[in-house]
Amino acid sequence: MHFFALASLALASAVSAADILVKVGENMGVTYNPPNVTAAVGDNVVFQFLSKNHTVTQSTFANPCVQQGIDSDFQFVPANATQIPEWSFTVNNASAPLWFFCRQTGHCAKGMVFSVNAPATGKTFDAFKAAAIASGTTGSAGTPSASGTPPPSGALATRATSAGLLAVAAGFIAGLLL
Ligand SMILES: *[C@@H]1O[C@H](CO)[C@@H](O)[C@H](O)[C@H]1NC(C)=O
Ligand SMILES: *[C@@H]1O[C@H](CO)[C@@H](O)[C@H](O)[C@H]1NC(C)=O
Ligand SMILES: *[C@@H]1O[C@H](CO)[C@@H](O)[C@H](O)[C@H]1NC(C)=O
Ligand SMILES: *[C@@H]1O[C@H](CO)[C@@H](O)[C@H](O)[C@H]1NC(C)=O
Ligand SMILES: [Cu+2]
Repeated sequence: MHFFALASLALASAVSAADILVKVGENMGVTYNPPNVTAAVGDNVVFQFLSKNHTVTQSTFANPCVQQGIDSDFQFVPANATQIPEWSFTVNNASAPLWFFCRQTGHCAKGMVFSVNAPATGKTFDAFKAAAIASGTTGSAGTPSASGTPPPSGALATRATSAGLLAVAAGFIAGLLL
């Protein structure tokens, strides 16, 4: 099942750079899987929303649950959905770590956070996640900054088309959600 979904994705995004797939809400979880990735310049980080009503929202290491930067907006996935909402961005500076959280109420404090190119020491993904959980400030901490505020670093080349729908046969979705 995963093979077919990935094949569809490859067809949908005809670009030469690598696509790094991240599943949001897999198995009904309050999770990104994987929660941290390593990306090269030009790689697209592609999020597939598989359940519930999550976001991918940029923040900073210092304030894990406060939006600063780009945002997928809420992607609601009905039960037994036959389409997968998809959102992505392109990394253009592999030296600049990128930090994200879900701004659905309570999810950041549950550790629903994500990073790109987090360092192995110091400001690690684990430290970021621990700070998110410790903040305990939940959804209200996700109050958006003024719209159009640029990301804190120049590491994002594009904000990909929001909520592009990847049409997939219902059977594939069923396989993904099981
Ligand atoms: C993700 O974070 C864990 C824990 O800090 C680390 O062991 C792992 O290497 C990281 N993975 C990537 C792809 O950065
Ligand atoms: C998704 O969550 C947001 C924030 O809680 C809420 O405003 C929105 O109504 C939800 N969408 C649906 C379709 O339930
Ligand atoms: C989703 O599918 C399952 C299994 O077929 C079914 O039991 C459930 O009622 C469906 N839910 C909705 C909201 O259609
Ligand atoms: C890439 O990010 C690093 C670390 O934040 C920064 O020092 C450097 O200036 C950035 N390079 C470009 C071309 O923006
Ligand atoms: Cu969430």
